[in-house]
Amino acid sequence: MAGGVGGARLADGLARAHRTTVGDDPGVPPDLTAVVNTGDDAEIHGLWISPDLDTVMYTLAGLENRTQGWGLEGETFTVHEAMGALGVDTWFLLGDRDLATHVARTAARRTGEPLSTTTARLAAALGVPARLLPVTDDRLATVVDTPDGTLDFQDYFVRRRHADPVRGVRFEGAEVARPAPGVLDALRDADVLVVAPSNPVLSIAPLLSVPGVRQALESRSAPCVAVSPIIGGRALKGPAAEVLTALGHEPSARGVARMYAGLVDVLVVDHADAAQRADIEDLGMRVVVTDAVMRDRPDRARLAREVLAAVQELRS
Ligand code: FO1
Repeated sequence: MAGGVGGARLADGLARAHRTTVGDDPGVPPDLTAVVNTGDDAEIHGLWISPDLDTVMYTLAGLENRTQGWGLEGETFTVHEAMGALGVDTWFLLGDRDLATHVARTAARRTGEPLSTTTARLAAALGVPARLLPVTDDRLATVVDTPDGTLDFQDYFVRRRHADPVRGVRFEGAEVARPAPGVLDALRDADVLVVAPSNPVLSIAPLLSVPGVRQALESRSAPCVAVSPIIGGRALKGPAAEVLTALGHEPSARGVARMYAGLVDVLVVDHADAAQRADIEDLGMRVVVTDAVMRDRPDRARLAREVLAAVQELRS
């Protein structure tokens, strides 16, 4: 279960960990399904953008911009610059090759194709060695309540640089959204469930808000391991710590554990948070203390192997 950058990196680590086990034979793809947040989706310049799906897709395809995490490595911005010259408000940075994804997705949507079908097609075309599932094909829109009013997610996050105080976060459409085909089966049939180090409020909560998803986790038969996105009281990326605090959660690994109580069997935390082990264990979870930062590609596979080792330990 994944949001954007953290989810993409751990998913890639799981695919890489599998590759080092079975070898690089493309005939043996990892049996990996990423269920991805779509609450961040936005319509920009008339195009349907699915930032988290694209971040996971590009990362699993080995194409991601490694510095910023989203977008493509070696991207050019000719269209973006030309639109700026036309006086278009270009607050959302769209690269030339990235635009191809958005044009293709938008065109498919116009024909009535569900997002899950389009995603499978695009991911296959890019050689993604995993199944990518949007959590829902229906509308799911994360909105942020601020003193200046309710903001669409990308407006809050990118245009206003997540600087507004957050009073609430809501997932519009969630009550009537249906899980995309395959999502509940994937959660039910998995050998291991992994909650990626994504923002618990902005990335994982929208997944859980889709009817049936939280229940599938609560009634899981497979072990579920989550990786804390909060390290030493801070998020590696984005406003997770600030948003947790604003919504009354503790911005710590322990705070994340409280949010995941009942859903998760093991929480992987960083060495910086080792002192919280006993508190987290009191919530009914095992704790694995490790280096939870994914700095480069080998690091992703290392963390993924530790996640899988935690499951082995739980089983034995
Ligand atoms: N994030 C930014 O901070 N600034 C951008 O201009 C931006 C453009 C963008 C374009 C395509 C895409 O797939 C993602 C993009 N992101 C950008 C990331 C996006 O806002 C993500 O939703 C957040 O990083 C949260 O996961």
